[in-house]
Amino acid sequence: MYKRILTIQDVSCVGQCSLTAALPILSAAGLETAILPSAVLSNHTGGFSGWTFTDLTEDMPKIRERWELENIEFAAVYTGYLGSAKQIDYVKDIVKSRLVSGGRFIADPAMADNGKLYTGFDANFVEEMKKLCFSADIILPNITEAALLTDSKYKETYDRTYTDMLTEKLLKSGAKTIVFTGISYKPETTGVLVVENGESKYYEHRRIAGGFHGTGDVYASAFVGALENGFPAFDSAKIAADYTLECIEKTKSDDQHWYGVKFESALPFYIKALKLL
Ligand code: PXL
Repeated sequence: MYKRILTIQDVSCVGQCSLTAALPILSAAGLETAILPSAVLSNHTGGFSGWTFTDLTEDMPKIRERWELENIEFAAVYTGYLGSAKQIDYVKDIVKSRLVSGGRFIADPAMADNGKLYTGFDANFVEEMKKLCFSADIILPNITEAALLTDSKYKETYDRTYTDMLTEKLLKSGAKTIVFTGISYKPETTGVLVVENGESKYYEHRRIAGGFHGTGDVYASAFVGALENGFPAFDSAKIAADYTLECIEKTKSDDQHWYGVKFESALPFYIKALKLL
């Protein structure tokens, strides 16, 4: 079935993250991908000395109204980095009005990493993001985001007790399926923890040293692409993890390429994993 989905996140003109990663990855997954840019930045905010930022919050309700008049609907909605706290209400309106009945709403909180909020976000943004995430069918937080969404203390090293506590709090607040990314119980490995229908499953894989910008967005996009191709959540989480590792493999030896991963060269690997080739 040919599906049209919508992704809402920023355009970082340079930086291989958010929409410039989501659109090609979702297209490679065979999905017609409509976009709604939340903001336009000259480049992402991780590691550059500055950036331009054009907030597109006030475009959102106007675009929704147009889509309503044209009867344009989406089989799934996937949100990432958003431009303002106010925007989150507009995003909720779009999901409510334009997502087909039975379609999934997937939210990547995309607001923090390594114990810190991204530049430009504050406590009010976190409160709004809670509302969005707890209304979603699937969320993809990293440990930092899960801690923020549950008002828990962030821990750099942790065990199962800590992730169980985060899981319990997220479920209590209304989270449905949770895909925790970057969960590492020992130094040599990392992985994803998928909580669905009261069951937790962990996919552990090797850890490649170093931090790589944009891998959260590459991961979430690849996950959504697999999910909307009919793979179950845990299988989609595995496909996305293997693809993200492949992207890092293709990038790690190039020290000039610090701002993103070379996800384009690993797309054939992803398409094969989806059994589209
Ligand atoms: O990759 C997440 C992301 C998306 N968009 C913008 C960012 C970041 C992370 O820093 O700055 C603009």
